[in-house]
Amino acid sequence: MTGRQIIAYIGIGSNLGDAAGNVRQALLALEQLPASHVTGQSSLFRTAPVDADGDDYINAVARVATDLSAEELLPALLTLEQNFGRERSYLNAPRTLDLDLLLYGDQVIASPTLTVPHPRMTSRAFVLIPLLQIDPFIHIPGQGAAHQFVPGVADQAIQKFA
Ligand code: PH2
Ligand code: MG
Ligand code: MG
Repeated sequence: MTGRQIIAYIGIGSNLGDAAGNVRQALLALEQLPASHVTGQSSLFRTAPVDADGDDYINAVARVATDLSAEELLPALLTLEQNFGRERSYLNAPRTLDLDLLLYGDQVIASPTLTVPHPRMTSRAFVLIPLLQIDPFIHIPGQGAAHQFVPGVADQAIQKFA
């Protein structure tokens, strides 16, 4: 552990198979990432699909301290999704596991493969509510306090699952 680790936040979602089991296993798998430790995790939440079909989702957010660069973390997350049998048949299709890099320190990243902060994180209760449960005062680089976006997602169904 060094003092230079970056704090990243990862959104976790599943609505295929044993969704809660998949999210719990994903939290354990994140702890196994190289040079990384899970330093916080939200409750699991049951959420209605947003711009998506299929069953309700189980969502959570993890806080990870890591020495990996964002460019190293992203493919590691995609590999984990594949390990959980993720198939990409159509946009926002039901999935066994989705791992989204929400925040990477205070960095703003706009590359062809990666956009951080995650561009839709402020409009989705299934990200905001678990994120704020871990860190109520967290700021989103370039956008201010995350809690200011909560009223805008108040119509989205989300309930604590476990
Ligand atoms: N993920 C999406 C689209 N819609 N809806 C919920 N409730 N939870 C998600 O994780 C989710 C979604 C795209 O990744
Ligand atoms: Mg996603
Ligand atoms: Mg994704």
